[in-house]
Amino acid sequence: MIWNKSKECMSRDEMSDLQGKRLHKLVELVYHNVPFYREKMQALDLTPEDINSIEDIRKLPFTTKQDLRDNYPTGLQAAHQSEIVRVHASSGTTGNPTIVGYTRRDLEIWKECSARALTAYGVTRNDVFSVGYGYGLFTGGLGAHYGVEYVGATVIPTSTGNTDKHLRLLRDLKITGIACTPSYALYLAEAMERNGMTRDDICLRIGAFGAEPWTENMREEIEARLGLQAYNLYGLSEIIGPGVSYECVCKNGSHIAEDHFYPEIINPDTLEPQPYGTTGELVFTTLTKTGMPLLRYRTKDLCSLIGEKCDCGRTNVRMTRIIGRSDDMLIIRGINVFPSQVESVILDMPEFEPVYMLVVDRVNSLDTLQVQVEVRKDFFSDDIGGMLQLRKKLADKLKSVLSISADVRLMEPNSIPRSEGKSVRVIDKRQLK
Ligand code: DLL
Repeated sequence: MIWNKSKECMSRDEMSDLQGKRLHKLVELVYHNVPFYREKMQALDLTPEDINSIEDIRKLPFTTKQDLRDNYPTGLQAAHQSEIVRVHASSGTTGNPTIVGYTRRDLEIWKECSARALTAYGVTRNDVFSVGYGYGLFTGGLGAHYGVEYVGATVIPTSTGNTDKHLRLLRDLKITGIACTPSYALYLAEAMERNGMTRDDICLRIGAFGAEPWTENMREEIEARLGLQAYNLYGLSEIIGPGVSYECVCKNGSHIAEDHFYPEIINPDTLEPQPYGTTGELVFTTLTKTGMPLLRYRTKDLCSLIGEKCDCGRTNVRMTRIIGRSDDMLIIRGINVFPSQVESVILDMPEFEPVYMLVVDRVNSLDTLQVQVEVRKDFFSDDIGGMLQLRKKLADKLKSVLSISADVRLMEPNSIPRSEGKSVRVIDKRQLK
C-alpha cells in the first residue's frame, strides 16, 4: 500500500518542477521573515528572484547547528509566534537545546509523512500500534503517535519506561506494531525472555525503528527475537521529526519525503554537492515548512543517496542507512572509527549480546580504545582459558575491521546499563581531560 501515490510515485520531471516552485516560495518566505537568511543572501548578492528551479539551490547558503545555537531560542522562526501551535526541542549534549516551533500546517505535513512511513511498512487501520518513543520535547513520541492515528490504526502511547507494563500490554492488547529505538527493541526482547515469555506470546508483526544508527545485523537480531519485520525510520527535529525518510518492504534504503524535504549529499570538507552513490554529509532543505524552515541544513549524518527506481513503485529518492555522524566519528590514533563498525563485528558473533560500550581514552599521549561487550549467558563461564580465547577472537576480528587494536573487556550478562531512549555507546574520556 502507498499512502500518497501522487506524491510518492511522481515522475522525476514532475518532482523537480514541484521542488523548484516550492523552493522559490520558501526563499521568499525566509528572505522576508528571517533576518538571518536575508543577511546571508544579501552577502551573496542573492534575492528570491534568483531562485527559480531546484538546481538554483546550490546558490543558497548552508545552515548549521551552530547557526541554530547562535539564534537561540527562536531567531530562525519564520512565522509569528501566534502561528506557532507546538514546540519541540532537540536534546543537545552541549550548549543550548535547539528549539523548533511548528505551525498548524507543519503539523499536518509531519502527520502526512509519518502516515506515509507507517503505510510503507504495511500498517493499516487494523493494527494496534504501541509508540515506545519518549513523549515530550523529543519528537519521537508525538511524531509517530499522530501518524498512527492518521492511518486509522489504534495507538497505544506507551512511551518509555515501565518495560514490564509494556510487555503486558503487548501480550494482552495483542499489539501488532511498535515504534521505538532499535536498542530498546532488543531490551524489550531481553525483558521478555527474562519474564519467561517468548515471541509466540505476542503478536508483533511490524517495527518502526530509528532515532539512532543501527545495522543490518541488528535488524536480523530484532526480527528473530521479536518475530516481526523491522523497518528503518529516520528524521531529525530540526527538519520535522521522524518521517523525513522511511523504508518500504524492499528494505533497501529509506525513501525521502522529497516533496517536503529536499536532500543533498555534500563533501563535508569542500561543501561540494556529491552525485548519487557517493557517501557524504546529508543536507536538507525544508521545502514546505513555515514555522522554522531551514535552507540547506547540514545534518552531520553520513550516508549516500540511491537514485534507481525501487521495486515498491515509489519514485522518491532513497538514502542508505546512516553509517555515522561526521561529528561522532571517532578518530583513534589517526584512524576513523565508527561505532557501527564495532557493532557489526559484535553482532556477527553468536557469543555476544548486542550490548556494548566503547571507551576511548588517552594514556601517555596515545589514544586507547576499550570495547566492553556482554557475553551471552550460554557462553559465559568460569573457564578462564575459554574466556581468553573468546576475547582474542573478538580482538582479532576488530583489528581486521578497524585497523587498530582494541582492548576487549568481556562483561557478564546484564552488566552494561541499558537505555530506553537513544543508547549511549561511546564514552570519550579524551574530551573530558
Ligand atoms: O531522533 C527523530 C526520530 C525519532 C527519528 C524517532 C526516528 C524515530 P533528534 O533527536 O533530533 O530526532 O535526532 C536526530 O538522530 O540526525 C541522526 O543522527 C539520528 N537518527 C535519527 N533516526 C535515525 C536512523 C530524532 N533511523 C539524529 N538511523 C539524526 C540512524 C538516526 N540515525
